[in-house]
Amino acid sequence: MPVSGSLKIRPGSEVDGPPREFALDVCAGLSKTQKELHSKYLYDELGSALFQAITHLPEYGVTRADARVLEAHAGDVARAISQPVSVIELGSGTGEKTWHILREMAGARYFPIDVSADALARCEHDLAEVAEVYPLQQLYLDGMASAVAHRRSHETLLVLFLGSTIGNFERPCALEFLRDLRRCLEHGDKLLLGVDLIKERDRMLAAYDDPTGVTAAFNLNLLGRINRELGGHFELRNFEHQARWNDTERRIEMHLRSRRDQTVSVDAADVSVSFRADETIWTESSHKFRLAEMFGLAAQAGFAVEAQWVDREWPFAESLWTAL
Ligand code: AVJ
Repeated sequence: MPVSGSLKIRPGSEVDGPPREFALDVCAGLSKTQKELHSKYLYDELGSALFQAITHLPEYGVTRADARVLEAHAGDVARAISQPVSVIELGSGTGEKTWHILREMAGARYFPIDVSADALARCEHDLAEVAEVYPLQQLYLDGMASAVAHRRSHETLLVLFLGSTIGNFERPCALEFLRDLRRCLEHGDKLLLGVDLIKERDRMLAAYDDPTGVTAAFNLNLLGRINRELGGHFELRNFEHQARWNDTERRIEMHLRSRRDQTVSVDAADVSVSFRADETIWTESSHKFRLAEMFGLAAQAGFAVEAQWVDREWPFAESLWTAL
């Protein structure tokens, strides 16, 4: 039996690529007409801690709804899958919500994949009592490849992609990603996909613009990270967090709005960027879903929807798919 943690990849720069890649992305993103920064860069250690705090906000119902549905239907999920099972989780964080699933699958192997070393360390510690844990500090598909390489014969894989993380992808990219995922799997393997559903506009907006200011801090930290890692000269107080509902794309967008005309240089990216007052940097999209659209999405990606469970308090669905 391999020692738990033996597959761990050393904490380091491979998860978001070398600083050079970050610098190039910043340079390219801030040169566009609609300036943008990729949301994956929100999650350095401070950003991950701030997201963790977001999950406790009364206005952000997503994580609690996800946990409630998982807890209520962990038994149904377990019964739908033939054992033995290895559970692979994309973007596990601390793996809190997965505890319920693993408890129903005595002795499953669990491969949490995440970019945050701190979250993975906690995950490994907290879930050791319900599974053999093999943390992978890698990008999703690299982590998938590592986990699949350890697949045993006669074993079913259950991939968890919870918390509506899929919502961060533009819709065409989400489909492409699900197809890539399908290629890592065998016929009969399962995917449990958590998606936040379209609800009243005000509830969606409040979830991404809390009065406590935690989401604002989470968003602004991206500029702080550029200052720390790339020698950026952003004056964070000259920017303001903004959340918008884009009805055409059915998504919440987070932006950072420049409060004034200003020019900011980033040493390591070798750029100097001018902002007009009110101009924004687009930092994240959180797409919202209709229950009915999951069937088409699954079919196009090579899966069939086996079951869907929805939370009553905060419309959020857990969609269980089988690889065709
Ligand atoms: C972790 C990507 C699911 O989009 O709801 C929370 C991130 N951003 N508040 C989401 C987030 C602002 C979250 N995901």
